Amino acid sequence: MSKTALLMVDLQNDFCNGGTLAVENGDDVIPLANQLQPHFDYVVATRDWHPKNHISFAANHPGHKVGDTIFVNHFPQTLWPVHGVQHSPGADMHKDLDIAGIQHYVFKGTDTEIDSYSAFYDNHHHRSTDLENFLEHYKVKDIYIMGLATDYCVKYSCLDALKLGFNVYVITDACRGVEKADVEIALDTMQKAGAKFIQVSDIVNK
Ligand code: VGL
Ligand code: ZN
Repeated sequence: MSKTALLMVDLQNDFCNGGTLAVENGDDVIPLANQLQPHFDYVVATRDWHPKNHISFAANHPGHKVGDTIFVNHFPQTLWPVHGVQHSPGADMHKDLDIAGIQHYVFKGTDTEIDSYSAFYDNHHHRSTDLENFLEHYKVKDIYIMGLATDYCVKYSCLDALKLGFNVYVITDACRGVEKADVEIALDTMQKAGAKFIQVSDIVNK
């Protein structure tokens, strides 16, 4: 029998209300994550886990500001506020998130020189995290994705999961994004790539 996994994307303080890269109403999804967890065989949480001198921080590129896109090592890189710094409070999981049921954490963005939006690979597809191995080992075929941010880490995790052959469900009302217009594009892109959209109520009322 194949198994199901809930992939909770970046439910960390820095992406929630009051965080350095706060996604609007990011906190809303924390209670939803808690309601969802008992309905899956496995619960996996991703964590943005950047070194202080990470390439994605505007502060590390004098003369540039947050929101700029620059080329680094021939790749475009969007510049963000300092966020998700390893061992900092901002990189902790949100205090109201139930963490007891998390079987596996995926740490991403750990390489100083390369950003990583997807839970599976860095943005250059040079290195994979251990997520694919974890899911294969536990015979997971169906991945349910929720979290932050719809237009970045949720989107790229979803697209990679589809490419790897998983059945992917995006729990759309349990995601929040950075830019409204980009969220629309992200949803459209995920759907066209084969993701199925569902709601929290489809799962918790079953
Ligand atoms: C994210 C921008 C930079 C995300 C992470 O979690 O979606 N976005 N780092
Ligand atoms: Zn990041």
